[in-house]
Amino acid sequence: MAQAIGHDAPSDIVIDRVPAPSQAEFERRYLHASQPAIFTDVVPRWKAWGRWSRDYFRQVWGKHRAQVMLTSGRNVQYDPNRSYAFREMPMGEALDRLERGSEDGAYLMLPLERYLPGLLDDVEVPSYCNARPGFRTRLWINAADIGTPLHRDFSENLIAQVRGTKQLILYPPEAAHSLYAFQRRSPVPGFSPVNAEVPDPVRFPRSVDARRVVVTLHAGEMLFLPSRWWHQVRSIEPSLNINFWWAAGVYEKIIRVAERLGLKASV
Ligand SMILES: O=C(O)CCC(=O)C(=O)O
Repeated sequence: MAQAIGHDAPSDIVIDRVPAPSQAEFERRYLHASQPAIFTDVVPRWKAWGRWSRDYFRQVWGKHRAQVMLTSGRNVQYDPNRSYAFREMPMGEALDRLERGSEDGAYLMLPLERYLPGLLDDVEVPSYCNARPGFRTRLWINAADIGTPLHRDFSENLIAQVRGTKQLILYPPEAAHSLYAFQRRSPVPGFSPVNAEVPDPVRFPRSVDARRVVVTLHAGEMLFLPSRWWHQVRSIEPSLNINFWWAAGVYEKIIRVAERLGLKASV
């Protein structure tokens, strides 16, 4: 099992760990307040709970195409000039690579609508995001101790952990300046050059004291990660999760206008 980040300073950012609230309560306490929270009783109700495992994906979906990011050592390969290196390969081959754990290992990251639409039958898409503008979903399967770099998304996000444990280092949206966010015109505008696991006081002094919270997401839990919250993620155990993105607030308005104009927009 990989080491969780120890000794993080106590944070004033409190993350509720609660059963999923009603739609109105979710909007009031979390969505409109841009407040992350963990919901504890959603994933255990799904067919996926108890069904999804690496063996299941190998046996049932092994011949289907999968999209992977390549890994290198303990991290996903990522070049700030070009973002991630994606490849396509059969799911069985991707899982073999993931298990070999060598250089050019695989971190599966599949847009379900494009690759495995049938898989959505195994989950109940939460009402908070179901059929909302900009709805998209991804399946993530990765080995223990693999990390993805610090970045933010404009979509709202629900991250549902079906197997294993992930650790997320979260910074609120206003941390962009402290995190030396890449400029809008860069190839990776939503990313930060800071490594949140070991903030570098020489290269990125503002990052050292940036307000943040470290969250451990266990199998069976679902994290609401509001739009524009910065996150750097590491799997503590072999991990299998699904996430749902959708647009709310100003991004929802942008998508609705784009739809009226016949344009395809996503955030
Ligand atoms: O789980 C990960 O490694 C990254 C997840 C992520 O970036 C996301 O859900 O937006």
